[in-house]
Formats: sequence, C-alpha cells, structure tokens
Amino acid sequence: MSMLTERMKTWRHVFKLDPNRSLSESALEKVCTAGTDAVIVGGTDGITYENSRELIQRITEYPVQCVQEISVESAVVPGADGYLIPVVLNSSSHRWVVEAQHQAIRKYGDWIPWQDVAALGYVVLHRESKVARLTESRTEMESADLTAYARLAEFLFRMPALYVEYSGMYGEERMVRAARQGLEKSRLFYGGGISREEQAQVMSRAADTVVVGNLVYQDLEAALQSVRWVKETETNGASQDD
Ligand code: 1GP
Repeated sequence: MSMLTERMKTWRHVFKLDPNRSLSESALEKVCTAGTDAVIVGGTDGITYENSRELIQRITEYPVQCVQEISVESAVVPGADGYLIPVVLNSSSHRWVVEAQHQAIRKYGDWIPWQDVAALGYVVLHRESKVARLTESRTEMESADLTAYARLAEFLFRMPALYVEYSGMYGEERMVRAARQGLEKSRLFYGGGISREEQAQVMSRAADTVVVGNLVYQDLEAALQSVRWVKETETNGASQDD
C-alpha cells in the first residue's frame, strides 16, 4: 500500500465513526460499502482501546480503507490502514499541539510505521463543540487567521492536510475558502454538520475532502447519499497535485 499521505490525496468523501457510539452491523455494512473513500475511526470522549479495536476490526471486514484518528495514545489499535495524528493549531494548550504527540512518540517511537502516519492540522471553529472545549481552542477568529493557519500548516509545518473543523455545526463557507487561499498542495478537509445535499455541495466545492460524522447516527439514509452529494460535485480551487 502507498504512503498514507499519498492515499489521502484521493479522498473526496470520508465517514468519521465514533467508537463510543453504537452502530448495527447492517448500518456499518452500508456505511462501508457506500462508495466512500475511507472510514476514519475517532472521537472526543469515551475513547478506549477496547471500543476502538472492536469498531476497527468490524470495519476491516469490508473493502474500505480504515484509518484511526488518535486522540488517546492508549487506544492505538495495530492493524488499521493508517493513523491520523491531530495537531490542533488553534488550541491554547500546548498539550494538543505537541505535548501528547511527543509523549506518545517517546513511548512508541521505535515501532511507529511512519509511512502509515499523517498529521492533520486542525483549526477548530465551533465554540460549543466537545472538541473545542477539550482542546481549549480559540475559536474566535477572522478569515485572515484561517489563511494564516493554512500557510503555517503547509509551508512551515509541512503538514499534508489542514482540517477546518466545525464538528456538530454547519460551518461558514467563507472560512473554508479563506483556508483554501493559504494552501497550494496540502489537502483541505472540511467537517461539520453536513446533513443536506446543498450543504455538501457548498463544502465540496470549497474543500478537497468532506467528512461526514453525526449524520451516520442521525439519518443513515441521508449519510449514505452524502457520498454521491460530494462525489458528484466538482471542487473549485483544489490543491494542486504533484
Ligand atoms: C467531526 O468533522 C467531523 O470530527 C464531522 O462533523 O459530526 O458534524 O458531521 P459532523
């Protein structure tokens, strides 16, 4: 399999599943066979090794890439197709920028399969979201800040992707577009509150990769449709590929 950073360049639509929420086998089968490009396993609270392993094992039964997003080092499950490491660029706590990552690498550094690991530079924008509270993110910002975070992620930190995160809320297109302006090659992820076709289209035009999470648990049929909503929309101003 190619490096995760290369594989990510082909992701247009991804589902994010939460190990702390339950999903029936038939729902999981539909999610994994709906034509999405990858399933990311991750969440903010109640994440354990046991619930992460259980969900990852179930997903790996299906022919879809299964990638774990690591928020707690003790929950890392060997055998996933890749590992995404969040770096919360607008966190006011050092912990979510380098400290948690440093501790994990100090412990497990000799065994990390780096070709299957990629950093996601997050900018968390929904003030009331669990992730914003947990990471003490500074969510108040102007569009120029987003452009600057995007440049910082790509040109200073050399991150493969910037993630505009509105978890639980549909975000502002102008903010996603401001992030776009700062990027040349790094990929732009958007996630947050997608529940209708028009919303998916707007964000698919602005971003490279659209993440659908909650909708899987709220309205499975709509979530399955979201694959088509995203994939039938062309992005404009996409990051340049090599
Ligand atoms: C969450 O960005 C993802 O990390 C998706 O957001 O759950 O609101 O779809 P939703």
